[in-house]
Amino acid sequence: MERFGFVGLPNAGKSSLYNALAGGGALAAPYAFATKDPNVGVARVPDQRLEALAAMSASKNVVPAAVQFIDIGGLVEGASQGEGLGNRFLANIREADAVVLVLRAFADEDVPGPPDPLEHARILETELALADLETVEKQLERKRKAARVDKSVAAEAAALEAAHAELAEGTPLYRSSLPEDIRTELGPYFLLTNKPVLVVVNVGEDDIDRIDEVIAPVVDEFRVDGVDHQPIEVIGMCVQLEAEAAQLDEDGREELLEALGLGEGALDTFLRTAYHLLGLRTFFTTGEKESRAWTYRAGWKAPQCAGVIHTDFERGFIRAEVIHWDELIEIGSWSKARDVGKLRVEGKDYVVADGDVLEIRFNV
Ligand SMILES: Nc1nc2c(ncn2[C@@H]2O[C@H](COP(=O)(O)OP(=O)(O)O)[C@@H](O)[C@H]2O)c(=O)[nH]1
Ligand SMILES: [Mg+2]
Repeated sequence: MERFGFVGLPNAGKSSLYNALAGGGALAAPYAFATKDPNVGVARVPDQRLEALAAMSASKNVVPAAVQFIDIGGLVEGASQGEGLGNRFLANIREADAVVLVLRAFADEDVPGPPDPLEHARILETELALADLETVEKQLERKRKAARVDKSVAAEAAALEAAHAELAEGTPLYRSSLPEDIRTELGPYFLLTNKPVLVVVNVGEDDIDRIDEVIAPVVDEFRVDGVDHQPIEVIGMCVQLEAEAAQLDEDGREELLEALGLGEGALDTFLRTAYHLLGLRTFFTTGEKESRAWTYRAGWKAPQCAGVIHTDFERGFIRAEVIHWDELIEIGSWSKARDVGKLRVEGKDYVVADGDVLEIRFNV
């Protein structure tokens, strides 16, 4: 399962966000290092398509897609030099598939220091870039030498060279103009800033009717003008209120969010954005026993997707019966869709589309 690591200064609201997502468990407290060990939590990715399919099939069990979150301890200035939780902290980020920068824009009498998301971002990004710079410097000289005798190392050495130039300026690689192929070449180094990034601005309760206004400078700051850059998403939310709402049952939650003018709440948006950030896609299976959302990567073919369900399904893949979810809902049932000839029969080369409903035929 894909993992997101929360990175932020102490008291940014990482544990509160974690609690809101995981529905309790992590400790939220106004101490710098209340979280020493990373908590790993699982959050369901909300999906109305799955709800519709489950209702259609009257499924006994509904299993949504999920992503993992690691509540990493707070980062302090100097972490790359071993301050605070230092290296342990950085190692935890290294294991994440993507980084969520949590920035504090709320003021609280228990929390020291001014709420200054831009300054907090600067500190975080400097530490991350410095840690990467150190990693790159360690490798660069070796690879340069190796490249002189072994041409196959040349691309890697050049990539390190390019990364070094950016990091030495304090530029995280996700903001740099390094092209995709160079960033791929750097993959084996597990650099902290070579991961996809998402920004959460934790806005105070008093500011909930002007969230867009509060986050505007941050959105501006993270707008990277580059050749083939994916925009860096910035999401504003009041983590505390979202966490409180998350404690309630569904009706209570909707009522509270409604009363606050927060619509469906920011957590759902956050989860969907995070999911898509990693190029994750969903296909479905549906039946009386269970309706389920399965995660795959954009571009995967039917056998690979079948392998997500069970390795035997991939090994013994014969064919898949496929229909897009909305068409199936319109027809009303799987058997009816078959009767009217709307189930397509697809082979090994079929590239699965987001929202497809599959039934796999296999033989082992
Ligand atoms: N007023 C207010 N306080 C918050 C908000 N989010 C977190 N806090 C408080 O700030 C403190 C630190 O939050 P926590 O989630 O533990 O931060 P962490 O250090 O980043 O994990 C706790 O006392 C929280 O209750 C918020 O949106 N508004
Ligand atoms: Mg914490």
